[in-house]
Order: sequence, then C-alpha cells, then structure tokens
Amino acid sequence: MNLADIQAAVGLRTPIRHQLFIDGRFVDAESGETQATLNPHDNSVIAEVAMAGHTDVDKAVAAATKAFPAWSRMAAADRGRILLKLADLIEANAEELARLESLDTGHPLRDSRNLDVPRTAACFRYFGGMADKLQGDVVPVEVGFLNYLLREPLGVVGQVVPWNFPLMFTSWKMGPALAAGNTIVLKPAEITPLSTLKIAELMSEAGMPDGVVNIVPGLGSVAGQYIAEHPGIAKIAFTGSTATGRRIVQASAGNLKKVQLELGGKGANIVFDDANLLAAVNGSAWAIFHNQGQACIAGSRLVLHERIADEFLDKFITLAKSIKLGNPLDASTEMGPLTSRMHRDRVLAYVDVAREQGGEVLAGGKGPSASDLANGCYVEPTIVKARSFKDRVAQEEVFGPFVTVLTFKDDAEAMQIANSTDYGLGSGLWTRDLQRAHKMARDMHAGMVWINSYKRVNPGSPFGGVGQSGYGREMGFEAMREYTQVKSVWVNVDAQIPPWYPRA
Ligand code: TAP
Repeated sequence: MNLADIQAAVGLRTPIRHQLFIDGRFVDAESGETQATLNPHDNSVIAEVAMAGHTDVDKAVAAATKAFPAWSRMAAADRGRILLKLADLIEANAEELARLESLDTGHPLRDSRNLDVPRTAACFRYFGGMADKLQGDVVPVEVGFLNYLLREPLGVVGQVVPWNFPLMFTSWKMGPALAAGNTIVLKPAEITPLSTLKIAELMSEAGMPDGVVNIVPGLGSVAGQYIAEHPGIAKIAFTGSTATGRRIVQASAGNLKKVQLELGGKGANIVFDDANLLAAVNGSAWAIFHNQGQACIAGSRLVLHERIADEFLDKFITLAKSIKLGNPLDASTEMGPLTSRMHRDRVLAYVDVAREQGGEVLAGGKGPSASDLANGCYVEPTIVKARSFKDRVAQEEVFGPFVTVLTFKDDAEAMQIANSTDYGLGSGLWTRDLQRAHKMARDMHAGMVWINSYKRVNPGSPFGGVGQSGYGREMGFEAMREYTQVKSVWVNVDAQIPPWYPRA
C-alpha cells in the first residue's frame, strides 16, 4: 500500500509527515537517507522517514540559534499564547493524533484517545499558562544594594525522546523548555517519529516562529549522539535507558552541557494485608499492563503480603488473562502489541531468564495464539513468581507486560525489597493504615510514591527519579527551573563603601 492508501485505511484525513522539520519547513535529509517506520500490529511499512545525519543536526542547531534571541525576548505571555493555541489545535485534531499514535506505536486507541492526546494537550496548556508565572527574586543583601535574580533561558536545548510515549513526551519535553524561552532540537525515537512530526505541523499552525522547534528523526547512535556532543547546544534532556543515559553524560562533557536524565525504573507495588483487595488488584493491573508495560514507572515488581498473596493472585491472574489483546486501531482492544519486534523478543527472553533462576510462570510468557496477531509484536500479560528479590527479573527493567511477584512477612521486609534495586523512580503501596503509608512513602528510595493508587501523573506534579533512574525533574515549576539559569544582578543604589585603597 502507498502512504495515501494507508492514511485512508486508518481513517487519517491529513498527510502523514515523514521528513525532518528544520527552520519551519519539512525537508529531506541532506544524505537522502530514510528508514521505514513499521506498524507493530503486523510489521507492515507505514512510511519511509528521513533520517538526520550530522549536517542536518548542524542545520537544526543553526536555525534554533538564529531563532533564540527573538523567542527568548518575546513577552512571556505571548510565548504562552502560542502554546495555549497549540493545546487547542491538539484537541481539534485529537482523533487524527490518536490514530497516528496507535498506528506507529501500538497503543490501543482507547489509550491514545483517552490518555495520550488529552495529556499532551493538558501539558502544553499547563506550560502555556506558566510562561509568565516564573518570576525572579530580590535578595536582601547589604544596605544600599539591590540584588535581583533573573531566570534566563539556557539557549538551544537538545531533547532525545524514546518510543514508549512519543506524543505525550513531546509536551513533557518541549512545553517547559519553550515556555521558559529556549529553542529546541528534538530527536524522536527512530521507530516512532510520526506523532512528533504532526506536532511540528500543528506548532506552525499555532504561530510558532520558524526555527524555534526543529525535529530531527534519526538513529540514536548518529543524530542522538551528535546532539549530545554538539557544542552549540546548552543542555540535553534525555528519556530512555540507563545505559544510553550514561553515554549521553560522557558525550555532553565536551562543552559541559547541562544534562537532565529520566531513565529506567523497577517500580515496587506493595500490597499490605489490610488493603482494599479489589482496588489493589485493578490498580496493580493498570500499573503493569497499561501501555503493554512499556513505562519507566510501571509497577513491575508486585510485592504481596504473604497472608493475602494467594487470594490476590487468584483475582489478579484471572483479570490478566481476561485482558483483550488486538489491533490497536480497534476501539475495544485493551492491550496492543509492543512497539517493535526487537523489543518483543527482548521481553520474551526474560521469561527464560526467570525460569533459569527458578521462577514460576503463572500466566502468559508467550505471544498470543490468535492467527490475526501472528505477525505482530504481541506478548500476553505475563506474571512470574520469582524465588528471590535478588533474581534478575526482580532487579532488571523488562519494560513489557511482565510482572515479577514477590512476597513479604512484615513491613521491614517489604521496605527491604522495595529498596533493593539500583533504580528509584516510581513506587506504590496499598494499605488502610495511615501511619504505615506515610512511613513507607518517607523511606522509599523513589522520586514518586503513590498511596492506594499507582502511576498518577499530572503536568503540575514533578516527575523524575533518584539513583540509576536519573536526575532532574519534568513537569511543574521544577521543570521550568530545569530549563533556566539564574543570573544575580547587583546594583549600587546608595551604598556607602569606604575605599579599599584609600590613597586613590
Ligand atoms: P534507548 O537506547 O535508551 O533509546 C531511547 C532514545 O535514545 C531513542 O531516541 C534512541 O535512538 C536514543 N539513543 C540511543 N543511543 C543514543 C546515543 N548514543 N546518544 C543519544 N541518543 C541515543 O532505549 P532502547 O534501546 O530503545 O530501549 C532499551 C531499554 O531502555 C528498554 O527495554 C527499557 O528498559 C529502556 N527504556 C526506558 C525508557 C524510559 S521512559 N525510561 C524509554 C525507552 C526505553 P533510536 O531511535 O536510534 O533508538
């Protein structure tokens, strides 16, 4: 099928964008290189997407550098107005964006429609509103001096985004950076560039000046690495694996870029014996199976009090087995394919890892048998009981619909398990005991803790991790601060300073 036929088949009204977006225009890569982006439902080719090389990144950085003075000096409220308009346009094009996201990533349409698109609009709107709310400060210093602090944008920022929430992450990354007055060179993941390119189109429609936002799809090892190294880029913000995060830190050393990292996780989701069991069963299924488990904050370690473990697992396994797998573009589908074949294989390989260490597969552990899903990247909801919290499947990020079950005897053991990995991103706990809940939240090694819920996000609430999960925060005022630097200005109003060298 050609691109126009694919568009029509999935109900898209507007052209699928597949070129780089530099200085306000869609252009081919200088080298002419392209790479196919695939539909993970059946691995058919959706589009050949231009792949940026070094020259293209150089052009994007030059465009962003040229656009920076005017954008950063524009009245903050006017910058905000463009982001607010963008949020409106995202809502006006909601169905288009939802279908495109489902086609390229495998997110079920009900997720794209109800979560990805509204959250993207909400995040741009939040930062649009915040553009003129970030203020400087006045510091009470010595008599006779005025000392004020300016919060200034950094300049050109590089952003490297992964494939698990490509649409939503455009807003998490670009929203605060733009509101604060920076210009951007963003690389989407090579396997999921389409919704980001659509956002570029909507940005132009919203009135974004040329060069403020540049999108350079390309290989991580080429375009991504070059962005991290680039001397014209003041900061790099990255979401992805801890291994790549480390490479980015090394690559950024050349010009001592500011670095912000949102990396992997191994979320502990602890259910105590006094929890509301039904709420915990449902919340724990959402924690791991939403987005096929491809979330850094997924509740991938299900830590159960041994008194309720059997009853909980009965209900949890029944629920997991009832989840409807299918074509993401079917509105009744509850779980789609993983986003790539390579990643599906990586997730399934962990089933063997679990078995080798004595783990017991309680559900799933394989692709579905339905013939219409045979060519896709599907994995059944998988539940594995591990022997120890030290096992690999209890320590390493699997990043799929794969949950590792562990049990505990008392609060101390629950905490030991929760804090036993090098990661520290999101964690949750289910209990009716108020004191225990707050004590656990205080002592958990994590950037976010959910009590009697899991995986809540909001544009106002700081998002990020500790330890090997990275540093820096997205969302909220914290995110705006991450995209600014403070300048301290001293004014001698009427200070009486005795001369240091009185003879002069
Ligand atoms: P990564 O390699 O971390 O990919 C994430 C992004 O970084 C992609 O855009 C990638 O480009 C880019 N990238 C790769 N190498 C780079 C480099 N040297 N310099 C700059 N950018 C680079 O993740 P992956 O291989 O796709 O997935 C592997 C594992 O990472 C997953 O199984 C999961 O555990 C974890 N992961 C975590 C997250 C979150 S939200 N924390 C997201 C995705 C993956 P390409 O487009 O070429 O890949």
